[in-house]
This record gives sequence, C-alpha cells and structure tokens, in this order.
Amino acid sequence: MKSYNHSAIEKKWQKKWGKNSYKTPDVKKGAENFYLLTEFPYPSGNLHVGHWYAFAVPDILARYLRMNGKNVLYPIGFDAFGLPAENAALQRGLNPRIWTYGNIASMRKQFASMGASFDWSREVVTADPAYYQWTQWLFLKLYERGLVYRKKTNVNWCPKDKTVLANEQVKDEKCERCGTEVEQRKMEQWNIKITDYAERLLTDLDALDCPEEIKTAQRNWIGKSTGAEIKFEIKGASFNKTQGTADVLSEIVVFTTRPDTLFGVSFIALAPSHPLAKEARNLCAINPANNEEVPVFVADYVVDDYGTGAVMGVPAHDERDREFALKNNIPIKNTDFASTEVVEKFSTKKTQYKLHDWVVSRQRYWGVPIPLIKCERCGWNAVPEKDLPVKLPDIKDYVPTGDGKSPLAKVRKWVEVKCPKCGGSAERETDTLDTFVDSSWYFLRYTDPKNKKEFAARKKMSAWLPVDFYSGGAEHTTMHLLYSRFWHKALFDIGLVADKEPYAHRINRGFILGTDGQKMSKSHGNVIDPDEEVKQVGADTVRMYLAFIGPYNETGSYPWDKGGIAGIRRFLERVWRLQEKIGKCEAGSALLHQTIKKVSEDITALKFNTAISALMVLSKAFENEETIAREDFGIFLRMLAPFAPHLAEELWHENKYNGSVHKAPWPAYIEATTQTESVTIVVQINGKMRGAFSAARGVSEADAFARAAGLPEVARWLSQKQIQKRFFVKDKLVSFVAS
Ligand code: ANZ
Ligand code: ZN
Repeated sequence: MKSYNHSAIEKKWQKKWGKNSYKTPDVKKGAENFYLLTEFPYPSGNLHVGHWYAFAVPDILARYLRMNGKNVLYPIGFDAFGLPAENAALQRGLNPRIWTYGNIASMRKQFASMGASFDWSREVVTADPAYYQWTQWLFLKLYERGLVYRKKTNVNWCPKDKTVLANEQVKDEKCERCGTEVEQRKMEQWNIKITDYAERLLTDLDALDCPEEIKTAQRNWIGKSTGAEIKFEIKGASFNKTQGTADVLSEIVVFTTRPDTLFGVSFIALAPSHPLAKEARNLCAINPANNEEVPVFVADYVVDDYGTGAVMGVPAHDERDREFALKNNIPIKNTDFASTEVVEKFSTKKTQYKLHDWVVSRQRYWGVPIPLIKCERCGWNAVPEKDLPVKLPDIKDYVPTGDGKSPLAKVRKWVEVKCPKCGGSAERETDTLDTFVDSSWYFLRYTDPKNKKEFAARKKMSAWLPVDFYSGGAEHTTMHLLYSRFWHKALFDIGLVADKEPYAHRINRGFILGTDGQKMSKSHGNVIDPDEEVKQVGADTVRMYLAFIGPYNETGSYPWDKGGIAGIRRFLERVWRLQEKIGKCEAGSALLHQTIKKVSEDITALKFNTAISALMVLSKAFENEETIAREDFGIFLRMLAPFAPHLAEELWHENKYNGSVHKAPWPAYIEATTQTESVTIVVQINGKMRGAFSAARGVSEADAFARAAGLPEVARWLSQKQIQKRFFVKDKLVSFVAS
C-alpha cells in the first residue's frame, strides 16, 4: 500500500476543487440557505495559527451543513483599511496600498492551503473603491438622517499613531492598536450618534442568541443608570435670578442614583472642567430639601462627561465621597433617608448611559475619505451621490503629521473643490473614517458583492440575512459587534435593511496560545507557523488538531501542543491504512450508528473535539476487525470529510465510491440501532457449551474471543488442549475446536 502522502493529496485536491467549487447561488432548489460568517481578517501579511482557528474550524460546520442539504454561504474578504495595515507599511517604509494588496495576494494563497470551502466569487476588500463607494454612501445616509455631527469635545489622542481614537479603542487608558498611553485633547471631530440607540441596543440584547458574556459586556459598556437630577442653587445667585439675568451658572445640577440620600449631602463636587470649577472655592450651594448650605469643591473623581459633571457628596453612604470628606475635613452626616414624597418634590427622573457617541474621524491616510465638503458660505455639504466614490488619492507623503490633520490635507489639488451647493471654492474633509465603519456592513456586501447600483439588492439581502451563525473574537464584543448592531439598526430605521439585528446567532471563539501557554508572539519566541506545520503534517492534520483542541463555542485559551498534533497525524495515518480492510461483512453495527448520532450532534453543538473522539473510537473498532464493510467505511469517510476534506476525498476516490465525498449526503443513523443492547454469547468447546457471557450487541470478534478465553471454565479446558480452529457467530456464539 502507498503511504499517506499528505502533500501530494492536498495539492491534488486543491487543484481539482479549484477556486470556483463553492460558488454559492442565492437560491438552490430544495435547499435552505444558511449564512455562515467569520470575521474577515486584516491583511497583516501572513496567516498565523489564529487565522487557521478562525477560518478552518468553522469550515467544518460549513461542510457538514452542505452535506445536510443546506445551501451554505461561507464568504471571505479583507478588512483592508486602517491603522494595523498602515502602521506595518510605515514601519517598512512601504506605501500602504502596495503593502496591503501584496499581503492580500499572499493570504489568498495561504487560505487555499487550508482546504476551506470559501465562496471566493464574493470576496470583498474594503479598500477597493467599488466597496468604499458604498461605505461613503451609507455614511451619507446616516448624515442625512442627522446621525452624524461635528463637535469639539475631549477626545482620546494616541501620540504614537497620531490620531484620535474612539472610546472603544482605548483599553486601560492605552491605544488598542499600539499600546501607547492616550492623551486627552480638545478637538473638533466627526461623531456618530450611537447614543441615540443606547436603549434599543440594550433591550434588543435580551432576545439575541449569543453567550451571556457578550450580553453582559455590552450591557456594562452601554452602562444604563436610572436616577435623578437635583438642582442646588448657588447662594447669592438668587438675586440675579429675580433681576432676570439668571444663567445656568446660578445653580448646580447633580446626577444621582440615590436621591433618597439627599439629607446626607455635606458637599458638592465638580469635575475639573465644569464651568463653575474655577470659582468653586468661593461658592456655597443650597440643599433644596432643607435649605442647608454646603461647600463646593472640585474633585478628580468626578468625570466631566458623565451625568452633569457634578456630584452631591454623601459621605455616609458613598465610598468615594467618604474618602474625599475625610481628606478635606468635611462633616459626615448620618441622617434618615428622604421619603419618596421628598424625593419626587426635589428631583427630576433621569436615565444616564455610559456609552459615548462614536468618534469616527481619523487623522490618517489609509482609510475611506469622509465624503463631506466645507464651503465658507454654505457650511458642510455632502458630496453628491453622482460624485461617489471620493477616491483616496495616491500620494507619496502619507506619514501621519501629528498636527491634528491627515496627510491628505497637504494634497491641495485633491482638497480644493467646488461647493456642491453654490459652486464657490470649498474644501474636502481630509480625515478618513475609522476602520470600524468599513466593517459595520461588510456582511451585507457579501450578499451582493458586484452590485454597481446599490450597496446590496434587497432581494439578495433577504435571501441571506440575518446571518445564521457568526463567529469572531472576544476582543470585538464592545467594538465591531456593538458598532455593527448600531449600524444595522440605523439602516433599518432609514428603510435600507429588513431586520433590526444583523446576526441571529453569535459566538466568541477562544485563543490559541504558544506551546509555553503564553500568547503567541515573536518576542516570546513561541510562534507556530502554520505553513511550516502544513508542510510537515498536512492541512488536514492542522485543521483537525485545531478542532480537537477544545469546544469551539467557549472562549477558552488553548496552548499549542506538539504531542497533540502528532496524535492527530497518527490517527489520520491509521485511517489511511483502514482502506486495506474493506471487504464483505455485516454492516451497520450499534457503534457505527452511535457514532453517526454523536458526531452529528456534536458538530451542531460546535463540540468538534468530542466529535473527533467519537471518530477515533470507531476507527479503533474498525482496526480490531478483520474486515470493514464497504458501506461502513463509506459512512466513516463521509463523517471524516468536514474535518479532513483532502484525505477523505482521496480515500473516497481511491476506493471507488461515487462522485465526491463532499457532495455525498451526511449519513443517517437509526435510533433503535444506537441503543446498545446486551446479548448473551454462548461459548462452545468441541460442540459442547462450556460457558456464556453477556456483551454489547455488535461486539467484535477479537473482543469476543478474548472475553471467552477469560472465562475460568473455558480457560481450564483450553489449558489442557491445543486450539485447532475458532468460529464466531456475531452476537451469538464463540466456538473452539481443540484437541
Ligand atoms: C449621591 C450618592 C449617594 C450616589 C450614594 C451614590 C451612592 P452610576 O451607577 O455610575 O450611574 N456620580 C454622578 N455623576 C458622576 C460623575 N460625573 N463622575 C463620578 N461620579 C458621578 O453612579 C451614579 C452615582 O455616581 C451618582 O449617585 C453620583 O453619586 C455619582 F450613597 O449621588 B450618587
Ligand atoms: Zn457653498
């Protein structure tokens, strides 16, 4: 027998399948559509093990569902704009476009080595004008709807990346992209009003089919608080009020979640940027409930962009207030709680969210140009639809400047345009859009990627949406996942999509760590290069190993284990040798039916690891048999096909089964046969019954002989004689001829 030559087999089948074998029609007769989505990658250059985990493992589900008669869309594309690609290009002194598209070309090749069943005909690259034309168009729809506004606010500035970041892109006060500590700057930026959707983003979470950890993280990020606003007048300001010159500075409004502690207030604390902060020391506020005068302070713990930026200090009930009071010699008042009646008299109910609007302008080159034009006379105008896309010009000097403007600002020929309204001289916006805008709708484009007239035709979208299954990284829970839910809701309100939520079911997959249990990184020297592994053990082994590493629907982290991968490789070699045993014998054992049942259920539950274990158990049982029924081996290959698509196809073809294993239907099991009944097996020596034992129905010949020989009575007989012949009648009889 030839030995298992993975590289020849994998090359051969990848060539045969070609790029177009998984072209997915929008309608397939008799087949239900299933949209299987995995977050598209950044074109960082090389596929790492994380990419394999993200794309090769869901491919198991894609193939399984197809064999179960579903019309499965499993698309792929590239999230090509943005900081990571641009930074990597800058580090190498390369043009971001050349770098990015070069990476895409090599990643396409690497993806092919995975044997993943992507529909390449639907590929989407966000940096292509044919794609970002529609990013701009959709952005302008939100603009028309009043969901985009320009405002000077405190923003997060990354001094290394020289750009503004959204709150979601700041983790522990550091830039999510480069790890540099962010600074607060007051800058005018384009914002998207995601806060208008805070309540709906929150309430619609309840009905979503996704892990509780995602819901909790989004709930916390949105951070709803119900409380009240209470006005404290400033002593002496009442005079101005009666004179009719009252302004906002005659009172301090606080936001509190505990209006019932009003009698315990012993000070007011203002955020450092509160309009009254400078005069705070000289102010005295009046508690509206008892007319007591309380001092006003400025305190760092009061956040300026939450609530009203002012807090009523209740040291008896609030930890931070107590700390502040003790430090500043402020009395602590232990008083009764205010009655509901008092609370209602002096406060106005108020709901507050931690969520901020989404700052979407970036002072960087490599992104979608914001399609707006500023005219001195008419103000901001949208670029007319007929002039879209506003193409990103090819320029030489794309290094971020750090002066608060994108490098595009220097391209005067591009910047200077005619005002679309009055025809006078005007200027383009030179900032580009946050990458998370690009990725907020890419899954819509997959449904109709070549459309030149619309971002996607309604009919095409309704064939596929909402996404049936979406897998991605936990790091996107409060970024991409929240943004795209918002984006979809906004499009729904504008009437551009039919569903309120984009994804019917979402999971966060886990992480693959280095062999040392640490995050894989060059600095730890623990990076596994998938190309190298594929060369050595084959794509089928790598795929199957990653599927075997743990359940896919839990966000665990799994260290790469050399022993584990060797074990999978040995398993596939044993499978290879099983073909020798194909022959004529009884088919359809209880174990076979149990395995079909288990593998089907486990794949559906994303427990690929235990599905593989079940296949291993079945293959062991095959090894113990003299022959494997042809039909049984065919069933085994069909179950193997989603996991090890190349090997399964080769064995299927070499042993003359019909067509392609990937076009064969998923095997069915008979429930009754899965029930392991026990049978009594009689043991005869020279035609006389000498014992019996009970065993599971379908027990193998080898096991049965071993069991029989172990019976004390039989052992005694056999020790005195030489065995001449043995017979086995399945589930009934073990017989020895001895003399
Ligand atoms: C009096 C009080 C008494 C409060 C008490 C709490 C407990 P969450 O749940 O986060 O909404 N607060 C209000 N605005 C603030 C700001 N800009 N920066 C820092 N703290 C602020 O918490 C709301 C509570 O946090 C408010 O209720 C206020 O303190 C404080 F026993 O008012 B409380
Ligand atoms: Zn104008």
